Amino acid sequence: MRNKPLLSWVEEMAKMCQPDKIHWCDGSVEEKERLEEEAIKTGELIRLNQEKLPGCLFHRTDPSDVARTEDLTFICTSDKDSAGPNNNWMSPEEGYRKAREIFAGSMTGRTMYVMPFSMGPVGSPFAKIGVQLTDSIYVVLNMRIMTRMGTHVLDNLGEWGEFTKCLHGKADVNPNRRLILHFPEDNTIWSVGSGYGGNALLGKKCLSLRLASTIAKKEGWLAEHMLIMGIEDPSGNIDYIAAAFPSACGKTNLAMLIPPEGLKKKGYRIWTVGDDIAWMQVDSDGNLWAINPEAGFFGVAPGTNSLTNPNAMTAIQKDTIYTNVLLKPDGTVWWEDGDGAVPEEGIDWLGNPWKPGTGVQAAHPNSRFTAPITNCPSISHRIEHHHGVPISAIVFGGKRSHLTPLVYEALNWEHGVYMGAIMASERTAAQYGKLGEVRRDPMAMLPFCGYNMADYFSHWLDMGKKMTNPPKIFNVNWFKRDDNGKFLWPGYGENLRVLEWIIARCKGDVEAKKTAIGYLPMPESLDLNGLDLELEKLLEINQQDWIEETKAVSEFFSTFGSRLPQILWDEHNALCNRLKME
Ligand code: GTP
Ligand code: SPV
Ligand code: MN
Repeated sequence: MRNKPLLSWVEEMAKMCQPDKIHWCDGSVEEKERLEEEAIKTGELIRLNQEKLPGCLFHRTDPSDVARTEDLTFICTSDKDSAGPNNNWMSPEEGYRKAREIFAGSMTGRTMYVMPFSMGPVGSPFAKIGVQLTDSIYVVLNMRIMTRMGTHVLDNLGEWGEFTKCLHGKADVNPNRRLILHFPEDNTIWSVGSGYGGNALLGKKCLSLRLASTIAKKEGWLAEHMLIMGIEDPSGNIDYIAAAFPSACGKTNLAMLIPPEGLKKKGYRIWTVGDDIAWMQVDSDGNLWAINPEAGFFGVAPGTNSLTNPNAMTAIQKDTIYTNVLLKPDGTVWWEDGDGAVPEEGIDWLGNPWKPGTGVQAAHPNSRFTAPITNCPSISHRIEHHHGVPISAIVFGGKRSHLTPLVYEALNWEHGVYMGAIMASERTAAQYGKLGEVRRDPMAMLPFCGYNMADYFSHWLDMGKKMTNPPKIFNVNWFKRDDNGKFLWPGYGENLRVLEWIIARCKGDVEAKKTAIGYLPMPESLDLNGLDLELEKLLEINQQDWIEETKAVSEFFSTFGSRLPQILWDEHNALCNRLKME
């Protein structure tokens, strides 16, 4: 290893954290097995039933450390405005000082692992290299699944190659001494006091979204909280779409859906490229191309079963790490709305004996599985392709019990950017906060845009101008409910019916109805064969509710002051006028 800046940085960090040992990860299977043994000995990990779940492990995080902590997540830039009202801000000096106090000596008695990793296929023009230091074996084993990690990345980095400096330490896993800090000016991330998912796997939200979005703005590309999937039609043609839904709103499920019976007969197949993050650039053909920078899934366990997501169920049968689910006496796992009968007993996510019917949750609502994407039966053959896949449609969506219809289409790119900017969703368990509360979450990026979102909207508008053939933009809502609180739409595999319409619109194959909010499907152009549902309610636009919504949007837009692009206000006023005319 000859990268001098890397060597001196590791040395400097070790001086601060004072680990007993430093281990450079090579990414090999032997190394993985050694680390597993070690973590099993200390109780950090439990080996699951190797006959039923070969290669699978189980982990419980601290009960105070089960989701991303957005209130402890900061962007540390010299100028506060560049972080925007969408981010918590600290000056870099303050950030380093506060975190240094927690990091100092925190690795005494522990090993510091050095993990070179690549987001994106190693050597791809899209790819970015990071090096994460951590004192958690659980984190090493997760990063090993979620990224391309090991010596080959160091080789690719070379002597003077640039990398993101990612420092992570659990310290004493105390929420009062927890900070997730981003220093975009230094290409640096410091995360301390958490061992959970998006707080601790620094290649994921911290590098691939918060830092990458900042770089993408400068370099003219997009880093987005989006799934990427291919939809192969009966003639064998594959159209790719990228879809942004907020955390725990259905990306993983849509990315690997299995066509429902009726549509399967037509010959559709789905190919999974990614379930959480998309990096997209305009290529020389004037189209938008996307890669998934990750190599695994860090997916929500509850609700995942062989009916809702058979591909995920197959993917997590081997070499998977389960976090905060129920441990069964036979060394397998379970969660609410999982496969099989409700177990008669087990150990819950808190480590306590559990029995059904006591009202206690078996698995935490944000319990997760970490599985390699190569385990997924629907994996796309272009997953390692250096230029990714061409995107035909961009889809926005969220959880809205009321208001937004099943699907609608933007009038043009600018209007589509507006549609993304006014997205809102009911809060889920993926982050701390009040469940169910509607919050504005533009492009599903509110917690992940590493700079002022007003500038992010301008960047989206600029991107439209760079493409000769920009993707069409849509909005979907699988979560609309009737007056009794029941979902109006069956969701999951049936969502393909909506994707079929979206692709048909991209190709110009079907007419649509122009409304105040955008284009809606003609009822007869959606294939609803075999479904019994209230389509009028699903496609309804309640004028009064929409007028109320525009007021909330005005308030939200105003938080950005004069930095918000005028085009978004123009789109907003145009929508208000169209609504009044209806
Ligand atoms: P992150 O990993 O947090 O970014 O989440 P995600 O967007 O990948 O969400 P995921 O696909 O894991 O779904 C979250 C929850 O929504 C799970 O409990 C699913 O069962 C449920 N869900 C997903 N798709 C649908 C759907 O079409 N309809 C309904 N009703 N529920 C769904
Ligand atoms: C999300 O919360 O959007 C996730 C899980 O995908 S985490 O990695 O914890 O951010
Ligand atoms: Mn996510």
